[in-house]
Amino acid sequence: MLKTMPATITNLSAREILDSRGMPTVEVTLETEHASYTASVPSGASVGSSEAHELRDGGERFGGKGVLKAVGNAEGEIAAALRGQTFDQKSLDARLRELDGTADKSRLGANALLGVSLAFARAAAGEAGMPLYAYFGALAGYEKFTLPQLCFNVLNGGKHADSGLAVQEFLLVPKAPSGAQQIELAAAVIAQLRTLLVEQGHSTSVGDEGGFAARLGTSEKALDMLVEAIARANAVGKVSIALDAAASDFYKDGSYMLDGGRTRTAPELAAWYEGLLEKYPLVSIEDPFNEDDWDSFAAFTARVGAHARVVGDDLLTTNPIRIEEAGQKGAVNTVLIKPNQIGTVSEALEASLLARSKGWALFASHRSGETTDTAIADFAAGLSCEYLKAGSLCRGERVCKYNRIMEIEAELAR
Ligand code: 2PG
Ligand code: MG
Repeated sequence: MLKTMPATITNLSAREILDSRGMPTVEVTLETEHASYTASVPSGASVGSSEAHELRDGGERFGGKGVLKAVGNAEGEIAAALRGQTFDQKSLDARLRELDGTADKSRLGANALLGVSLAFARAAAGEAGMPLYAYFGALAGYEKFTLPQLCFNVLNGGKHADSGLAVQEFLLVPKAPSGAQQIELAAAVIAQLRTLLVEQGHSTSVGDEGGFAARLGTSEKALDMLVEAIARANAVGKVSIALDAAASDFYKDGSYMLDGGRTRTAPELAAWYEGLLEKYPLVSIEDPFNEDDWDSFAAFTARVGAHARVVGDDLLTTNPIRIEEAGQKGAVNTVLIKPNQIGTVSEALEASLLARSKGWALFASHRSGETTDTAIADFAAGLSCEYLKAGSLCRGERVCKYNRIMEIEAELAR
């Protein structure tokens, strides 16, 4: 039997804060009679069109990106409906969805809803005297925790940098027995990569996720740089590479516009990825095709899925309905989990468990616009997600997630 882990909400307040791009986002504080608990909500740049609706104010402020309406909804209508009442996570999230009343959470805003849902998770964990990861685990019926393989986005492209690289993320996947050792290995490769960039006269400035944003010209050049940095760090065989193509962002009218001025059809793009999988120590490719191209995903997974991760992000948007469809079509073998794509903790859990029931791996993810909230690290640990990506070892909003993983790791070892 799952524990119910209830909490009584005595008060709820919200405010507009800035994310790591200096754009407004929602922070919520939820009070019980014992303590107060705060959570904040991240925001994407390469957004899947099936994601839950992030409510923005429009108008002049922050180029229309203000979130005062979402904040007002949290403090007003939502607070009025919840104050003085006792919930558990499931009943709270059901109440939030009922209050919103839309399929895409566009009336009150998925950003308002997730802020409340996450703050409640912290409160219920606190009331139960549990760390947040153990609370997420308990919601899923898990008592044992395996920490995720960490993936570090060290070269930024796509919508996350003006590096000109079509592929959005080039990630290091260092193999080591502990998260702390994975971080150490990644740090060694990142240091070599920086030296290499300097030697070749490239910029070492960074993109939205803390990875270098150098103008390397082509994705192959970026991969060559990583291979060289791995070799210089004496880490050949220990550090693999993953990509997030985020291909919807370089797809136009039936063609994919790769870097280097190259244009590809979907089958040509698939052949290009297969060539990369053969040539480089690549183990995972996220969103290799446009977000609605189920057939290309399925054909690609059939060809490479036995030895590589094919990850659905914009394709699936942490949405149980799309995960079900992907299962029927054999479109992926791994799901990216971003709670703000779906808007409540319970639905992110449901999406995770559904994907797991299909034998897929779970890949927990930050967003490109982040805050210093570290709940995603707890989620990854609590659900024993196979992977977690939280950017490079650079920028406070990225490293705080890795620091939290090391903290959980130390706690579990005690
Ligand atoms: C992604 C994410 C996170 P964004 O595409 O996987 O790395 O980017 O938050 O911009 O959608
Ligand atoms: Mg992605």
